[in-house]
Amino acid sequence: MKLKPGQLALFGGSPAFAEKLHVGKPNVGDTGRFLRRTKDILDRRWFSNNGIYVQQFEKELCKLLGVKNCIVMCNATVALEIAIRALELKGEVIVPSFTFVATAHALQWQEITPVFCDIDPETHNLDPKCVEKLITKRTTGIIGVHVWGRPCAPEALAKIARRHKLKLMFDAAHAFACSQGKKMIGNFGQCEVFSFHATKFFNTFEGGAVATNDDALAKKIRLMKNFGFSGYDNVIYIGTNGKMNELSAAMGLTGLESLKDFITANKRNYQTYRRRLERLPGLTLAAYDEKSKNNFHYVIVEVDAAKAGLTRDELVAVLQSENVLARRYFYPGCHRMEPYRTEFPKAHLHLPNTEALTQKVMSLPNGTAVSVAQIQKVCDIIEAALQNAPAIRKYLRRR
Ligand code: T4K
Repeated sequence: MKLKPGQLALFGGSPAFAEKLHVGKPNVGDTGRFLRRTKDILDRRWFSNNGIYVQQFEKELCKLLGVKNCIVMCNATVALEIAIRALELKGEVIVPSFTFVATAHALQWQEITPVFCDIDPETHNLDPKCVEKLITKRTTGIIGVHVWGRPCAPEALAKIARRHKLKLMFDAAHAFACSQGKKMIGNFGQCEVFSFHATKFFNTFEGGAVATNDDALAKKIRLMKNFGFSGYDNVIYIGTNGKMNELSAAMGLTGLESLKDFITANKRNYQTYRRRLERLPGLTLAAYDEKSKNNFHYVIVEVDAAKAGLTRDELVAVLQSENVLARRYFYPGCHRMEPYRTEFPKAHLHLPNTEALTQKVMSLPNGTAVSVAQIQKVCDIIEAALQNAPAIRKYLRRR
């Protein structure tokens, strides 16, 4: 049954969901298989440092991605830092501001300046034309981000990188099991970095990986993630601790066995949202290219306030009052967060598309923990909110 405007929690009705419905609820594979692996890890008393589960997980990842090397790590932020260092990036590196702050921090942490580049408003990804304009004598590389798992024009960026002799790597945190046509993400640039954080399509609790077809780079990254150790007592390189533990690898192996089910659930949910929301005024769902592989993890809605009658923030407020914890990714954009806000106070002037999108985009709950019936209810709330837009606006502005 559809929610009537008068029933909205904002106006004293009870919330549509008794429990909070989160964006980012983890996908979990077969619990029994995971627990059996956990018992084996405990019995064998080998918990970290390139154990058999990590080795097996890396092999399976290479097979799935069709890539020569996949080095798993404790999280994607450390993986980005290590990859950046292994590629010897310095000076300035061009990145989008429309990304999770870890992309920029991984550079700044190593005293490399992230130069924020604007995005294409259609794809939400780096605009190659803008990239080229930002290249200076200090530029050493480009980091593309496959936002929402949609490839960020990797071939166009590769051409620019070749022309200017720059290194090219990708933050593929969102793009596990995605492809550009027949080529899997993981095979572009010098290397690509995946996140296996709990909130991602595929998780190892915390985790990440660097995928590369460059054997020499892989060797260097392997050394760097293990303090630079080459065998016992022999340190041959500067390094840190980026290792993944065995429990995370067991979670990864278990998750890989259910990958198809995760995608099926995500796609079914995404299509349910699409059918319901695309007919509403002022709402646009980010689309996925059916000729490529997608994980359908992100249900991204752009809210055009003039047509919808509510701003994105007003709609998020309504949803949250109903216990639907929709999120404003990537609000407010890296350039408006510290230390970048202070360091580059005028950055917004050359980021008009980023500025506009950070005001319009919201992400809705998806994943195996979300049912079609719940999605119908989320859509009922959105529909009722738009029908009741003037009253909601008046109410929220008075608060
Ligand atoms: N590059 C990009 C483009 C990224 O998106 C990320 C991570 C990275 C790099 C770095 O990857 P990692 O170093 O993390 O591997 C979350 C995640 O912490 C972060 O991993 C993720 N991006 C980012 C987009 O989202 P928050 O601050 O939004 O997390 P939080 O605690 O608000 O959780 C998000 C939602 O998920 C909440 O509604 C609660 C729900 N949740 C969360 C956890 C941890 C659960 O239901 N269960 C859980 O276990 O950053």
